[in-house]
Amino acid sequence: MVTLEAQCITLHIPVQVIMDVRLMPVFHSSSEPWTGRSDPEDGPLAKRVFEFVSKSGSRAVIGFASEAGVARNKGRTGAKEGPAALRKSLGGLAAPHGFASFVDLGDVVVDGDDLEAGQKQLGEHIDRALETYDRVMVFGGGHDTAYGSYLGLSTHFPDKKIGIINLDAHLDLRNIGAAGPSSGTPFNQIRQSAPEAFDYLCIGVARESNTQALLARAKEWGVEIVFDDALLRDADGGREPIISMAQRCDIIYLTIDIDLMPHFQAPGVSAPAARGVPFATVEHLVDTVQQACTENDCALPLVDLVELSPIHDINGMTAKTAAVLALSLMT
Ligand SMILES: [Mn+2]
Repeated sequence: MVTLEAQCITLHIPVQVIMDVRLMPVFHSSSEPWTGRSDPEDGPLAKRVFEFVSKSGSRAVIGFASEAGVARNKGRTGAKEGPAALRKSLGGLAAPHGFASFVDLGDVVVDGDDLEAGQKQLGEHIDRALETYDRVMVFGGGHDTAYGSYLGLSTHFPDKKIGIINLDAHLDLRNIGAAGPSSGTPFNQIRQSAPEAFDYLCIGVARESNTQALLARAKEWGVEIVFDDALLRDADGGREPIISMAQRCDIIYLTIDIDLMPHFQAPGVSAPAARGVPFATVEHLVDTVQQACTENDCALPLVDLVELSPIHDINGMTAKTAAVLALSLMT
């Protein structure tokens, strides 16, 4: 009799050290080893994603283990465990045809409320990682991840025109309140850093989850919005604005808040959606972004997957949903 445990193997590959001593982080830690089942009796094609973690590759993963921004945004916490849950789920997926090795850069860990320092470190790691990798995948963390991500991207590409595509039920354009920056403020902060350069498309927005103040701010700032109900009527409703952004920008920064999906598809998030955009439509949006970038010579070097909150998940389904999206963006 073979136990399940006997079928599982663990890879102990040290995380790549991407920082020099000057950047030696207070927060950085190695991630847990990647594991999954092994089916050697099925031959060399029976591989799963965890077997592709390597010291080299064109793709990299970095975690932002933080729920400080969610706590400041008065949300339910748990997102700090998001990167570990996402790795675990991703590692067990069957590797598709042509899947290549990738590098795990470990986690930037925010203990307590020290969000700003964590975002700064995340930005430094991403800036450095973009020297080596064609695409960096960031596993959050609350959506405050996005401010750190953008810091890294804009530092690395100071002269490029960056368009932001956010797949999200929320605009995340809140003004900074007494608690400071949060998971509700990242795109407001990004705009503040360079108002003229701000080019933001938010897809999947739920009217009931965004106040009139936020919708008015979006309008004032020229933010393009595709509402969730529009995508329910037409799953291709994001195509036109996505292509238009890819045509006018050098780089697209894609950030995916998995809370845009319905509560039954993504229960394990900080703020579940009542209506939500179906998973298949989100997959289609992701494909559309990748295709639009390829066809318009626009780079897609940085992608976030944020707001996974494993403590609220059911049977790991939210983690698996996020992992399938991650896999499509790493293939
Ligand atoms: Mn969000």
